[in-house]
Amino acid sequence: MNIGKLLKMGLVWGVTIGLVSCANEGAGVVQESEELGVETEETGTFEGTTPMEEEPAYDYDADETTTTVALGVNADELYTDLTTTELYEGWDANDDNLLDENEYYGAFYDTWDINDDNMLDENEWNTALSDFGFDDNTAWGWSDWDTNNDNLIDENEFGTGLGTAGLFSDWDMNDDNVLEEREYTEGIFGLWNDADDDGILDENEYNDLYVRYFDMDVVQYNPERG
Ligand SMILES: [Ca+2]
Ligand SMILES: [Ca+2]
Ligand SMILES: [Ca+2]
Ligand SMILES: [Ca+2]
Repeated sequence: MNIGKLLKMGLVWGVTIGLVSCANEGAGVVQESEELGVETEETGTFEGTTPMEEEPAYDYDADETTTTVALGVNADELYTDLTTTELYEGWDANDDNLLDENEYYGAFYDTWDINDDNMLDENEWNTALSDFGFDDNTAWGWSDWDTNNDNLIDENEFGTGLGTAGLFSDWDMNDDNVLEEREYTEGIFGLWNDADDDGILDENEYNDLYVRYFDMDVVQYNPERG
């Protein structure tokens, strides 16, 4: 055996030892971090558990539910439709783009006055109580609100009754004592939605209510709603 061959063997041996010690070193690091309970990226990836935890298996059943159930419209739709009209601007008597409590009474009265004769008759009243979910509410008694007993509820009588009912503060979500158009919309829509038999206003139910209380012309702007 010559020197050259011995040196060569020594080099191979040395490299082999080096690799083994490197491997041991690496394994030692992993083991150490596991013992310390430190979840390193290296061990997480190695174990193959972290990606599983972050991305749970796709739930096909849940996806199917959300796409097959007929979802109703939401308050955005009413807001969008209402903003295409001049109704809110008309209710906002002092043009500050907000409804104070008196403007709100007028707005709600105008909303319920289906035939726009500036009077609430008992038929309009009963229709609205049903649509807005007050028909079983003893605080909404026709004869209690019609304080002068002329079988009509005028705007003053309505304002007095509405003040007692306390809706304004419920609708004023940000408690600044005025209603933005959005708050008025949410208030109306929330009552419609709660009053609906199944709690979901579909397009047809929504259209019926919209046409009854607001403007038929606006619905015709949206051909997909017929
Ligand atoms: Ca105003
Ligand atoms: Ca009327
Ligand atoms: Ca009256
Ligand atoms: Ca407000």
